[in-house]
Amino acid sequence: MESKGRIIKSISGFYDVLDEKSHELVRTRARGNFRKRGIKPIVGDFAEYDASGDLGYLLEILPRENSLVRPPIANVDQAIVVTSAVEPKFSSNLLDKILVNIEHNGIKPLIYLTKTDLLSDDSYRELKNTLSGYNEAGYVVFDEVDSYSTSQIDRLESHFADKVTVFTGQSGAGKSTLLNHINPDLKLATAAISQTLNRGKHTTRQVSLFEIADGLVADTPGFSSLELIDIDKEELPTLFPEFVKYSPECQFRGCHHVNEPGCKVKEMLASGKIMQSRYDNYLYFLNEINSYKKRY
Ligand SMILES: Nc1nc2c(ncn2[C@@H]2O[C@H](COP(=O)(O)OP(=O)(O)O)[C@@H](O)[C@H]2O)c(=O)[nH]1
Ligand SMILES: [Mg+2]
Ligand SMILES: [Zn+2]
Repeated sequence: MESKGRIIKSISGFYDVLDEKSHELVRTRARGNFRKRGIKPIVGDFAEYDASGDLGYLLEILPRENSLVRPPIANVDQAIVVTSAVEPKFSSNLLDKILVNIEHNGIKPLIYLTKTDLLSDDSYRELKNTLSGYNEAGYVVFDEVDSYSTSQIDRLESHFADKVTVFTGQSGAGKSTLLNHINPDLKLATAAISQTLNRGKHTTRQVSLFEIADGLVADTPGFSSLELIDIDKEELPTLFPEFVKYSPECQFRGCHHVNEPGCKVKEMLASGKIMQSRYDNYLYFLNEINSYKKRY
């Protein structure tokens, strides 16, 4: 009997599939010819499977809408970019780099600020002001003074229904802490930054999808640095939503918003409608992409 479902967990050759119709969890193995066909099922995959025996068999993996590599996970709808105010310190350059990478994968990023309790009132106000710029650029932002308030967690959960959401961001930003606030039963391990570096080396990077608020949610180990390796300079301006909004009004089609005359993006920058830091980071990334080209 052929059924359809979604892989939500993978452990040593077994794949747990959440059945589309019955909503039951079925343990399966991959069909023998998968290896020969170069198919490696990953968490998030939609699969056709046979559940007639004691153990199910994956028959086919359906085409992926997108997939992430570290950790391997497919068909992701949105990413909660967990961003700490301090430890590690907020960096608009890193945040923009994360956002660009997520947009490149066709995933919707949402920004979630943590560790606001470690900030002075003035620094918090300044950071909140910065983040309101991101909100105007088109991003959903969570930046309450109490990072894990019930009201803010409720608002976050209201975005989960019928979607696959991954928690991403720098190691130590508070991803697992946030997920534990959402559902204390998860009991995810959390660790101070000094410990996360060691932890990464010794643990296998497993990823599972949890059912939360009518959606599927995954924690990820995060990263300590990030490159823009797959992005070219034609694509880069399309990964800044506020540039995309104004670029139809640029004088030239395919405007890079650098030195072209009649550039609406630069006009909006001058009038303060586009954040200077976002534009500066854009130029910085453009430079970085050009330098990759020289290297390879
Ligand atoms: N002061 C403070 N510490 C936090 C906050 N959120 C997380 N932490 C701490 O930061 C460290 C890293 O958190 P963790 O959730 O493991 O980060 P992850 O690597 O992103 O999953 C842990 O020691 C947490 O207790 C916060 O809002 N305020
Ligand atoms: Mg974690
Ligand atoms: Zn332009």
